[in-house]
Amino acid sequence: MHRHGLFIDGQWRESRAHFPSINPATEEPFAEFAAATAEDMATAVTAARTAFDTGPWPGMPAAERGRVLRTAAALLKLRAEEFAQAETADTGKPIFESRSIDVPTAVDSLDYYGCLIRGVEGAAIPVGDAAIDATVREPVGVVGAVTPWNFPVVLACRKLGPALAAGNTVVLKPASLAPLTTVMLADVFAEAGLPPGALNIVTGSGREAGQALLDDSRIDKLSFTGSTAVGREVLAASTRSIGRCSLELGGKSPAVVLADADLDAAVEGILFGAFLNQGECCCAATRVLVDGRVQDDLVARLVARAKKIHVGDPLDEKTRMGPLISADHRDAVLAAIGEAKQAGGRVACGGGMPRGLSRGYYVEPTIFDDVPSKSRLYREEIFGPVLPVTPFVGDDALVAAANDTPYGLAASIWTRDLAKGRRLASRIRAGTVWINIHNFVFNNAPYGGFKQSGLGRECGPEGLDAYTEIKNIITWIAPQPFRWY
Ligand code: TAP
Repeated sequence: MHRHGLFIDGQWRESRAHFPSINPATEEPFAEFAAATAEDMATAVTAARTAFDTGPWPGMPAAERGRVLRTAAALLKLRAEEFAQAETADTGKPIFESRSIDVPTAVDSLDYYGCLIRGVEGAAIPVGDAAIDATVREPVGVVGAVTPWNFPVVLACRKLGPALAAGNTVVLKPASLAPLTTVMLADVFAEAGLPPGALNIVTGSGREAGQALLDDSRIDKLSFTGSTAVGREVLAASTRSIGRCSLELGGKSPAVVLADADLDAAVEGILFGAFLNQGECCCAATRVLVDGRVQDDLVARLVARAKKIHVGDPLDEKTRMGPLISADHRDAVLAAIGEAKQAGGRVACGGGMPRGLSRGYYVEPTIFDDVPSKSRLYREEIFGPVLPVTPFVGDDALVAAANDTPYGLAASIWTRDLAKGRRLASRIRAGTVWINIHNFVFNNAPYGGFKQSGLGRECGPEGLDAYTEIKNIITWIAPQPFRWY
């Protein structure tokens, strides 16, 4: 079993303890990772601090940094199959998804920021004839980044792309349940020419290594993707030093189906929205809010298609749903299903573990035809392949239900009336509103949450701004205007 070390200051280092990563399809450990201590984390922060304060990376011309990012993208693309296999082994997601979504999206994210950084301009601000006032964008400094397990390589690259392109240095801690592809990125960046210390990858528990990163006052910015509960800790830590902070957190995103929707399209789009990556997706469609007049028709069609989803070995190219990330997580998802059943929810399909799969943390694609609005399934992020459908009467009731959540990550609206779709989109409090599609995220467009789904945006030019400070340089070109004293 391969044992991976800590990547600090351009070198691989040993650690005292290790932890295994379990393949969720086989339930077997397949690799070991260094369990960093708080001391190891401090060493990584020192490396990143030194690389920022005295190293070449922040002062390198943007075009040069962009070239390194684009080379990293090209190298990642060359190793695409290896990364796809690793992502599937570590997370259980179907190889079809790793190949067609995860790895290409990660490559594109690095390439996009490698290109975008050359176009970052300041502004010349007219302040009269006596001065030239110009703004420039500079890196924030040392970034402490923490990522979750559901889209490891994509979410790592969505932080590393803009952070490194802007000239920051980074310490990145991946999730312990799926650290492999993030650790593999270290060699990609080193080969692309990133100087030592600019990127440090430190595996270890959130409780020890993650907390040490949050508590280190030498960090200028924390960038976190994960649960809202841990996001609160990250925000609290950043306030102690008035550090910069970006948060990409949880969601409970509705798919709002109007009576005039094209139901065939809605069914395909909602199933993709709900069950991509086994439903372990922050912006997943986790509540269908449907006009009661079409509920029966919609549910019948959703169920007919959901029953055909190929659940099984994620390495099989035909598989469209693999196992959940861990036994604990599968049990939590099954418990939420059980509670909803007990509370009177009607299961339209699924609801348990699939028959015939003796190994792996599988849960059937599950649809509830109505669940009580007080149930955890309706209110909370379950992060599994479970979709409750709830009827409402009238557009106002649908919008109110869509907004009746502390989250505000995303929503979709399904209608043939695009003007009406746009009107309703403006009434839904969420960072992304899709009309007649769900779960499509573009690297060149901003993504992030309203309300308790986050703070700031990733992707697009906004994702780069988040890793910069604006400096205003005022050059006086006239004689001193007065003698004040
Ligand atoms: P979390 O349990 O919040 O873990 C995320 C990361 O935080 C992991 O690396 C974890 O380390 C670390 N961590 C835990 N406690 C910490 C602490 N006290 N200090 C510092 N780091 C700590 O989330 P998860 O279960 O991995 O991921 C699922 C969640 O992520 C869902 O809520 C999902 O919606 C959200 N998510 C959001 C987005 C966007 S873009 N909004 C994208 C993907 C996922 P360990 O793994 O070692 O515990």
